[in-house]
This record gives sequence, C-alpha cells and structure tokens, in this order.
Amino acid sequence: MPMPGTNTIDLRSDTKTQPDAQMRLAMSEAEVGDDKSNEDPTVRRLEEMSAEVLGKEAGLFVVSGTMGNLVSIKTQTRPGQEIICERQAHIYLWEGGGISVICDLLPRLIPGVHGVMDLDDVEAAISNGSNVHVGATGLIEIENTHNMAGGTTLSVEQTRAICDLAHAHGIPVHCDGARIFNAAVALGVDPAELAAPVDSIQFCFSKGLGAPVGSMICGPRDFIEAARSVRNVIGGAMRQAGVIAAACIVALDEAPKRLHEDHEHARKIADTLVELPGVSVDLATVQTNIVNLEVRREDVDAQSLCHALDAYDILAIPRSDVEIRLVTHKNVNDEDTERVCQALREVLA
Ligand code: TLP
Repeated sequence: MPMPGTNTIDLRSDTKTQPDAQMRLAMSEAEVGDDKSNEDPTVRRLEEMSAEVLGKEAGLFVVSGTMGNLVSIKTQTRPGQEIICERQAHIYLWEGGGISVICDLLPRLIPGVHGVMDLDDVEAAISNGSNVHVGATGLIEIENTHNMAGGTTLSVEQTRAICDLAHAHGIPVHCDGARIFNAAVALGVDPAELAAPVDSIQFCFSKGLGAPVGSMICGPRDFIEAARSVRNVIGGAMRQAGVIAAACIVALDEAPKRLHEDHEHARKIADTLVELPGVSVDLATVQTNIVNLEVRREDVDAQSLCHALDAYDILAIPRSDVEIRLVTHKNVNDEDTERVCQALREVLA
C-alpha cells in the first residue's frame, strides 16, 4: 500500500482525510467519561446534536459506518427474514456479509438506476411471510448517497415514496446515509428532510465530514435504546470515547458548509475526463464527490492509469480492469484539482 506524503493528492476515498488542527485541539481538550454507561458528556452532546440536525429523537455513537448499519439492521429485524436492498448496496457488497453472518438475513436484491430502486420492483419483492417457502421482509434499506452508482442522490420525494410503500406493508426502512450531508448539499435540502421518512439512519463523520473516526445512528428513542444493547453485544460500546466525539463535533459544525467545494472539484475532474479519448464518465451520476470513470483503450487500462498517476503523486485505485473511482474531499483544494486535471490530460491526451 502506498504511504501518502505531504504533497500527495489522495483520491482513493474521502475516508483518507487527516484531522485538522481544530479537531486535534478539540480532542485534546475533550471532557470525557465512561460512554458504556452513557456517562461521556462529549459523546452525549454529539448524539444530541446529531439527532437534532437529522430531526430524530435520539442518536447512538458507533465506531464505523459498517457498525452503524449492522446495529440498525439487527435491531429492527429477526433471523430468517429478508432485507430488500439495491443490487450494489454497500451493506451487500462491502460489509463482509454482516447482514447474513450477524443478522441472519437473506438479501433480496433489486437492480437500481443510478442506485435508485423502482417502486414496482420493490413492491413485487415484498413478502409478508404467508408463503412458507419465503421469509418475511423484515426491512428495506436505501443508500444516500449511493456509493457504487457514483455518489448519486435519492431525493426527498424518492425517499418518501419508498418509505410510504414500506410502511403500508408494516416494514421499517433504514437509510445508509454514510454521505447524507453530501446528498443534502447537492439537493439543496435540509438533511432532516431526507431523514424524516426513514425509521433509522446512520451517517459517517469519517467520510466527507472529515473526522478521523465515528458514525452516528439516529432514530426514535426506544429504537436507539434497543440499538445500544445490540452495540454492546457486538463489542461496540466504547469507554472515554469523547476524545473522538470531540473531533466529530467540529466536523458536524464545520464540514457541511464546505461540501459544495468537493462537489465542484469532482465535477471539474469529470468535465476534464469526458474530453479525453477512450475515457467515459456518465456525467448524470456526478452529483456529489465521486467520479466513476471507465477507460477503454489499447494503450492504457485502469491499473496502468493508476500507476501513471502515482508518478504525479496522485493516488487512485482501480475498481475493475476498466473502472476507477475518484473521490474528492477536504484535503483536495482548488490547486490540487487543477493538478489532477493536468495530470489526467498529460497521461491520457
Ligand atoms: N465506504 C468506503 C469503503 O467502501 C472502502 C469508501 O471508501 O467509500 N456505507 C457506505 C455508503 C460507504 O461508502 C461506507 C464506506 C460504509 C457504509 C462503511 O463505512 P466504514 O468504512 O466506516 O465502516
């Protein structure tokens, strides 16, 4: 694995950001207590702030997005049920099969367009358990923004429509909102509007918001109390977690204001790429901070393009033989974006 230097532009993920001076200061000064017994004042403040921002009753701090999804899903389902999610959902592809290994659920996959599932497909996939051959649908999961589709958003209307359908069948909806603030900024809506229709949501401080560690589950108070027990069972209860929550408070206060810059940078990189021979980007998917590109040429493939970018001190990783994902974040500024565009022109022109 490459070790990024001070001049490196790391486009592998928005999880690669470094905590800034303000975060480090807040961490060093944080008032802390034993969070396992709910006594850490900084964690409690972060949970309250998060719940308020998302318009939910309560919040629960967890170490990662994976844990946020797992705890939310396990809390709302029973072993043997089915979970409906998009075919390329992060919970299905990239979370080690936790929905099956730990939650004992069978994923029922729906192909989406730009990550958005068709309502008729979802309705057809819902099972009420009356057929002994099929487990009942325990939960429907949505992802906003959708990682694999290229950071695409689900609008308030689309979110509401799927939740109305689910609720009409008595089924709860969980939102993997790892990048819900990116979605809110891109759509020009309050994040609480995107969270309002869903029963539970998790979002990450360690992606676009730029904190070093942490995710938050938000929902009704009784759900959060049940989720607290599940977090404990899987060993996710922390002790003096205020040292990390302090950085997350800074992230929550400061980052949403600047996410539009990440989106502009991604758009600039995408606009550069579409001008280059043998490279394609579906510009309709470039809505936030992710650019998915395909390179189909004799002289260069995804692997060799990433190697060529290494020489410019730009880090990217192939997603397949022909695909690369580039992600912008708070450690990629205007000048860096220009450097990336210039390097791409030199390598691919
Ligand atoms: N995504 C990561 C990893 O896939 C490597 C990335 O770089 O994009 N939901 C979504 C939509 C995510 O994109 C991720 C992380 C997670 C959940 C899991 O979060 P963590 O990594 O904190 O467990």
